[in-house]
Amino acid sequence: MNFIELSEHVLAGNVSKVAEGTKIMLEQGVDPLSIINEALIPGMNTVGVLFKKGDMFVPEVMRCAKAMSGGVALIKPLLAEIDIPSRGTVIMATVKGDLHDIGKNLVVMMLESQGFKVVDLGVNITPEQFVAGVEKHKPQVVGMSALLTTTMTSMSETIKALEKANLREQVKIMIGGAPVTSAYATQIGADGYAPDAGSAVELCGRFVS
Ligand code: B12
Repeated sequence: MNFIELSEHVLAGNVSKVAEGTKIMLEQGVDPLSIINEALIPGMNTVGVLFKKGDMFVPEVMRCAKAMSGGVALIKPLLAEIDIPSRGTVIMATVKGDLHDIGKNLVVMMLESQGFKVVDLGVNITPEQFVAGVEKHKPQVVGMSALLTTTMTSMSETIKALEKANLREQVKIMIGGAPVTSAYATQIGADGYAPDAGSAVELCGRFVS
């Protein structure tokens, strides 16, 4: 088993082969973090590209994501052992009224695999719940996801609620989701927008550096 073979199993959405391949590579003594960075993420990045081009569809994307997270789950306990210093805490959630979570979950997974501690509040999260989450977990970054044009407005409401609670200055806010744009981020006073999970990790990296 090598990086390319394992990444091809992710691309094929083969849950059992990814788990098996990850185990084999760990047994071979391959560095756990490089299994994520050189095989699992590149596989998932290709999935993102194919999905964007319309050459792959949602059920397949979900299967690939499941396969990838199976591999990540095997590696995670080992990373805890290595005790990589956390790059920072990120709160992630899908905003009020919105139940779409596939993209958010991908962002969560990528952030975790790149050393961030992520508190995933889930879906349909109200501005008040975001405020409570920030008070409790004291994150450096808050990430909001929305897939509906009708729920994008909850992002702005959430930012206002954080301002009202005097928490806005303590966090960087990033937003994402299919209908969201960089212009919208500027309009509502968010700190940044990222179009995909890989860029979300880069953005977070810039926020905490
Ligand atoms: C799957 C899906 C569903 C599933 C959701 C399952 C789930 N657990 O998520 C189900 C069937 C439940 C569903 C329901 C509905 N859906 Co729907 N759904 C989709 C679909 C086909 C795919 C979304 C998806 O998962 N994409 C794959 C992921 C990987 O991509 P992504 O979410 O964009 O995420 C990436 C980036 O945006 C970014 N990102 C995402 N979040 C964040 C957050 C941050 C902070 C950052 C930095 C980046 C980031 O990174 C991700 C990874 O690269 C889209 C169509 C589409 N092409 O988008 C419609 C779509 C979003 N749905 C739509 C609609 C209308 C609905 C319903 C209202 C339908 C209905 N009448 O009931 C309901 C609403 C339910 C609700 N209240 O939320 C419309 C929205 C139209 C609009 N502009 O508002 C779409 C666009 C379909 C369409 N063309 O009409 N849906």
